[in-house]
Amino acid sequence: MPSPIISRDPKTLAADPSFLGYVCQFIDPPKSSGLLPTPDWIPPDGSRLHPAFPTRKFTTFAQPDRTPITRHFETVKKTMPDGQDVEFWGFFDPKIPGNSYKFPSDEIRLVEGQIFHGLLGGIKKKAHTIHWHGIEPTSQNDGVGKLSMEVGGEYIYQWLASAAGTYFYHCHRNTLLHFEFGMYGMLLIDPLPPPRKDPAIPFPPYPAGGPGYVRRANTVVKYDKEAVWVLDDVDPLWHLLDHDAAMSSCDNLNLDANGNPVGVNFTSGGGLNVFNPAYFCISGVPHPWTRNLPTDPVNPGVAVQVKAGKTLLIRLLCGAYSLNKCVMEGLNAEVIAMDGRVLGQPPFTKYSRPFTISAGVPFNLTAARRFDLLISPTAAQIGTHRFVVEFQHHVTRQVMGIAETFVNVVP
Ligand SMILES: [Cu+2]
Repeated sequence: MPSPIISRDPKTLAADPSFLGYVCQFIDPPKSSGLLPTPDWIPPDGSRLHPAFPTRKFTTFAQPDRTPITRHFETVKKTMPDGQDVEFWGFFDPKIPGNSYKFPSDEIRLVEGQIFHGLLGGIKKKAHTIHWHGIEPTSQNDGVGKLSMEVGGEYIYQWLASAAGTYFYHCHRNTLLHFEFGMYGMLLIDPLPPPRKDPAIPFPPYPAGGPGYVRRANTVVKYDKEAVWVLDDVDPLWHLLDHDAAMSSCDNLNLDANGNPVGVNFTSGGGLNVFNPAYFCISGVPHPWTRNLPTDPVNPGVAVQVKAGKTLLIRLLCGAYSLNKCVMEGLNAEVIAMDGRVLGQPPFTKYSRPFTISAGVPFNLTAARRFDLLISPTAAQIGTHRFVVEFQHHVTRQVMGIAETFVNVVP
């Protein structure tokens, strides 16, 4: 029997007795309250709610009260395979004892239907934001610099995790540069398990690396192993630039041909049009260390091991500025979601459905694209299968470098 359809519409979700999440209603605090005018602002004590829109109390599945996620800003120097040190910037969870920023930023994992509270803080100078790429919050909570506030102190972003899928978060101030510096991390939203779930799989959010459940068309399917691979190219010269280098400024003085303000003005001298990456990474690991297993004692890599007969979910994100030509050798991969959206999910079955990329057939990803791939290797496929990415110049298509890793199918 197929699993029930779980709608993404918050109103339907709230009415569905099988849905265990809580749904936020938008409220608008009165201007006289002195509160931030965010339409979806939720008072910490649950008071001051608009009487017409009673907001159910936020909760998580594991804890009786809301659990805000905190991200602080930090910089780190990372030694690359050629011995050069490169500075990276990013976010980390300061609530984990002894934790610090490692490129890329700490993963965030939620459950479909949860209300998310993300506190951005620890910014000592200048400003940053967090944009929740693929999520659809109000403008105030979208973290896009210039369109909403840039955070110099502290801000709590709030939104509803309405659709399970693969997303990422990143700074959106002087975006091109700050993203290159490493100011991004994965943002994963898990679906609830099917009614008859495998008792061996914990309740969501599922553990990083698997096992868990993922949406596939109209159902929720199990995976045994999970790999999250973020493709990224690093130009070390960009990592010597200043916070505001080449940043456009607001400009209401210069007018365009129609007499409207041009809005942006590249005042800092020089743009970020020259990009010559020297390092090619998967999930922060530069090639060739990418080839190693994560358990490698010297240079942990991103290769993944899966048993024949089991299912591997690969969440692939292009965090690069070059065009990424990807090839999975020896294994077919079914694309079940793109850009955080499930393929073939009603009522959109007319427009999309999961499809298979045959072993060895290349596919291209460009900046910010995400593919969720399901791979089910058979006993006949026991062995080592190469996954290789060519980083092609965004204009000339010249291959600037590669990153390579493996799927090891074991008995
Ligand atoms: Cu930033």
